[in-house]
Amino acid sequence: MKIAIMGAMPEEIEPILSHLESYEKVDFAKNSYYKGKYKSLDVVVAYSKIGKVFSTLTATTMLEMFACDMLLFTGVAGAVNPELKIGDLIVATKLAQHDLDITIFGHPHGFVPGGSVYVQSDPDLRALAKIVASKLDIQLKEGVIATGDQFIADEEKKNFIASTFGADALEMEGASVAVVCDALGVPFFILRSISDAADMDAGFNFEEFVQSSAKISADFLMKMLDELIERMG
Ligand code: OS5
Repeated sequence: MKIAIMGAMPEEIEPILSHLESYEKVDFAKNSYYKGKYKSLDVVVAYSKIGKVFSTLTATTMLEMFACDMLLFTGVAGAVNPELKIGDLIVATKLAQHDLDITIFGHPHGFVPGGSVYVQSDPDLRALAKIVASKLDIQLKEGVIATGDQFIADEEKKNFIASTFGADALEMEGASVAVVCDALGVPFFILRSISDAADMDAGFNFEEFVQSSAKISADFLMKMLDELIERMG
């Protein structure tokens, strides 16, 4: 079992790398991949750079070139659901691309022929996350995550994403990673901790909380790896 662990920004994977005893850096397609071991698990860790295109490239590379057979994403997100506060954790049940729009041809937002508006994440990994959360008494919300190539800092755009996709949180990489994993038949899990509320204060809040929220998400992911190891015997 080889596990891909992905973030979009350095802040999102640095706390993961700090837990690996040793790793080897492999450069491919203008990005760096860190191959190593966490206890008994083989892992490949990388940050993709921001957005759907870079995250598609990195996810595909991790599955095809590094032969990973599971992908776990960790990072931060903007809250759409007002119940979500800075530092809260959300696991994606399903993901959609909020900026994909060929509605002029009668298709729904987020849909292109041959695809689907939503891609579902792996139910077994979500169940594992719930077990870890309950063991550690950590609050973990499940919900819809919407992805697009925009940093959202605007109530009107946020409300459109909420009403069109039923989104609870938004970010810039999850749905593209989901499309890659779904197409290649690899189970995936998308975890995010809230850094801002995608409103007019989002830029300031993001800068203030990106590091602490990224660490909250990464620390939870490490606990999931511990649980996986325990289950593998
Ligand atoms: O990866 C981008 C999406 N992330 C989730 C997120 C988000 N997405 C959309 N709207 C919001 N309101 C969101 N809140 C959280 C976070 C990230 C947003 S784009 C931040 C760009 C700031 C930055 N510029 N340079 N760096 C960071 C450093 C850097 C260096 C190398 C590679 C990547 C980043």
